[in-house]
Amino acid sequence: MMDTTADRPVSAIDPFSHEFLRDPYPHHEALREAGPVVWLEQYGIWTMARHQEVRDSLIDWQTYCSSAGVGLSDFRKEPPWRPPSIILEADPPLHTRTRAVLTRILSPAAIRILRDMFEREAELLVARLVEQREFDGVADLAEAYSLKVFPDAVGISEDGRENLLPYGSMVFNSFGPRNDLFDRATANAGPVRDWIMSKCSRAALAPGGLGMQIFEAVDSGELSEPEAGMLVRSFLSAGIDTTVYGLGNALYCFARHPEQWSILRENPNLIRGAFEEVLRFEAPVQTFFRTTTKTVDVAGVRLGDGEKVLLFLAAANRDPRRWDKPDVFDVRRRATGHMTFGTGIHGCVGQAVARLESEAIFGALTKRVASFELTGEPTPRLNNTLRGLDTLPLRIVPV
Ligand code: OVV
Repeated sequence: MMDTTADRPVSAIDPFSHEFLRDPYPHHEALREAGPVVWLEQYGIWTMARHQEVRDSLIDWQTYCSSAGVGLSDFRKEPPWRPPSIILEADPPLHTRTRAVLTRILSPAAIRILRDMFEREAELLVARLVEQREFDGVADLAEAYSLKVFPDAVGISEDGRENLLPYGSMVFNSFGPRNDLFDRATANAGPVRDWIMSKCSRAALAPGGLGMQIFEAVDSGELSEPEAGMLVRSFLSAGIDTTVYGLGNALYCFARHPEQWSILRENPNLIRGAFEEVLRFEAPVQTFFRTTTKTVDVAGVRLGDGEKVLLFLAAANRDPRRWDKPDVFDVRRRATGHMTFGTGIHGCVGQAVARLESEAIFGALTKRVASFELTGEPTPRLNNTLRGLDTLPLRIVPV
């Protein structure tokens, strides 16, 4: 499958085909082994799948920009499907200003205030699921929890929250090509988008919530009123599907590796590190793109100006150049340094919220669940960016 033409490694792999998305790992390996940077001839783009190159590119925002979009589509050549995000799809200096506001609102001190509520909701949900014994790990746990605590923290109403997952699906599928996954996700775009936008105004947000805190940055002169609405949209775009897929993948890892669950139960201080290992091993966010701002040399290969680069976060996470036994799920491993939250100026601004959700849920589960049994075959939920499950049928063996 690999060959080399004009001094560049080339691959015919389609990273957005169902076949690839169902089991990406052999393809990740092929892309890592093809070279430090590989030309994907089907799309006319570059890709990087090794840890070193992915990390270096994420850090070098001057060469690898975000303002042309962080999906396959180049905003300089085709109009974006929605107004660009003023944090994700922006470069300094605009990015610096919007990022500063979200960094403050999602600071460790701010997250500490959320902990009691997140833990209380986790205990309530887990008590109900233990009682129930059999449940779906995606719908009844990952989705139920993420759709409760984060929107509550942002301060949006309970009604209409069923729009959040279809919107997230649209956002994350849209980073890929206009394939069948994109078409299916955007089929009912209008009403879902309208509902989301209706929740992004000052009037729709509860006082004291994370959303209203964005609007307080308007009052202090840091943002305009429309910019505040756009940053609330970023919360609602990035804050739910990511954690649904992450919590679902974590449950799946523990169900498949009961000995790792036992280790966690005996050492609850490992819960935090175990979630990092889940993020490394089954990355809920697999990829993001950048666009070159100049010609650049990568390990002897010349990339042109204005070219799209697909950064394989999930492949970097299993690069044997960086990790010992990368294909082994090991909760004792030092997994920090994985690329699932990215790194550099665009590194996930909400990562403390994601970690808090996982600590609350797995803190509650380790106290009450001796083991998980799969009662059926889990099914994948294919997405152009995210990796996770559609269904995860489980039975709890209580403590
Ligand atoms: C990290 C991320 C993913 C999706 C959307 C956004 C951010 C946004 O800012 O809208």
